[in-house]
Amino acid sequence: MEFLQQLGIEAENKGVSTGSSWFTGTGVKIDSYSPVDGTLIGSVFSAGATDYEAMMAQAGEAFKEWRMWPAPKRGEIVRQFGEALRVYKEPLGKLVSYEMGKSLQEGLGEVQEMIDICDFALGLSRQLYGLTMHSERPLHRMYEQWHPLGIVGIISAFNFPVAVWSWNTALAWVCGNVCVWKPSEKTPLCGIACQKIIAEVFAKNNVPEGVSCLIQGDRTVGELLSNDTRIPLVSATGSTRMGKALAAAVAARLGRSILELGGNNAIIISQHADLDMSLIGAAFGAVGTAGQRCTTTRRLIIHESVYDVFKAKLVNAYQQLSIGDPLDSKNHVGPLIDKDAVKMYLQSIEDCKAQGGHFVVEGGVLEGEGYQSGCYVKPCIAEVTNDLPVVQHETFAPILYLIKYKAIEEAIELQNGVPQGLSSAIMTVNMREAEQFLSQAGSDCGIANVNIGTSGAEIGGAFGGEKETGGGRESGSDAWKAYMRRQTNTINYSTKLPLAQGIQFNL
Ligand code: UN1
Repeated sequence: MEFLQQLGIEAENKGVSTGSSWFTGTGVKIDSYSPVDGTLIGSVFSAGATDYEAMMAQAGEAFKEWRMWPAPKRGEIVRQFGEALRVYKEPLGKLVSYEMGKSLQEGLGEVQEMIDICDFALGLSRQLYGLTMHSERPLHRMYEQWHPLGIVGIISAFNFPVAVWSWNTALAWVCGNVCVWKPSEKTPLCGIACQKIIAEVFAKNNVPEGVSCLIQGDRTVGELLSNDTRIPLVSATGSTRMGKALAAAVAARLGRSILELGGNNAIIISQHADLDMSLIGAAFGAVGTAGQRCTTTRRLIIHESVYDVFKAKLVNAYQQLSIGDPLDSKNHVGPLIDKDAVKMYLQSIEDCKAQGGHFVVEGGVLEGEGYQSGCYVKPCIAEVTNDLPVVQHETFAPILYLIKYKAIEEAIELQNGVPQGLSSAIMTVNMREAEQFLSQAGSDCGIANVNIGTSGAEIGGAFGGEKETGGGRESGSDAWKAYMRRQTNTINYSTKLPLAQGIQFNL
């Protein structure tokens, strides 16, 4: 496979890196099997405690130098990273698709998100603005400035094995931080490929060794990061269960965390919806990435007057889906990440039936030619009520739930009636109900869309969600502020020392 060579992926890979230097990793070996065809793509050696210490020492040294680089100079490095990603887009997109199982188009789309965030971060490097304030005292000046935090820990998930790292790292770098990245143990080779690309850019520009660190491993490495007082910020993407444990560990040392956890995203399809548009939004949202995005559409809340006709359209569309090798562009749906994910999918189907759900498109595992990895499943659709335990829970698989409503207020209540709060959408051309959905009495999610599905957010907005989704924001808008510390400065250029609030203190 040519793309593996182009990216410098070997059969056995060192799993810990500070940039140009790679250490073998004294921990266990992680094998990466492709869910596409079950092939062992390669292995990486995960980190042990001594590798971790060596890497952290280097990161700490790098920070002392990197924080003194002018932000626009750091932006220039990130610009060059974006250029390198343009060169490597094809092989990196293929690796994402082959190691993770998403369609090639989506793999390339992920690399495009990386390129976009580099462009965004470059502009940002000249716009890390603070405010100036008017002091209440004469001949005094007040302003605020934003300083880097130090070492930022990044824990990413398998479903966006490269893009989510870049959202964090591109911003963190221009802000003057150094980064330590632990990719998912299900997609370790994507981590190796990205680290090699960035190491090339850094070497050309004499960026201090340690500004980009990679550390492979499972949750034990994640725990090292979350308990380490040298890491003021940990940004983590993954399950709500993981996030709760991580948040508790980071909070116990009063560190900060950015959490991007589970979603349970719904589209409201109103009687005023354009049903053809809704069909594309709903189907892509539910089956794209085989239902493994945190923004995947898991619930459709459909007005009773269009329920039957929309259901029929959807069932018909599901019958047209072709499931198979995601690198083949004729297929819509690739495999789940591994057999554990298949087990969870099957369990949820069983639970749904036991709890009273009624399947209008049946699920199941595909077998035979092309499906040998055992990870290909059929996207399915069930009619449910919102209160079923299985509907309240995020299953990372293409299972779509249909729920009927009568009034828009009820639809909004159903949409909000889950523990998660990431993405939401309404399909309608009725301006009144669209605005109601977007108002403070509307969707309680971090993302609320009109006439767009729940997945496929652009990098320019702040990305993240409320409630069990964790409250973090990444990527665009002013999300950069989470990667910096704010300092308020007051300067007295008078010959007196007046105290604030008019307090007199005479000696
Ligand atoms: C995720 O699933 O973890 O909005 C992130 C989207 C993508 C990001 C998803 N831009 O679907």
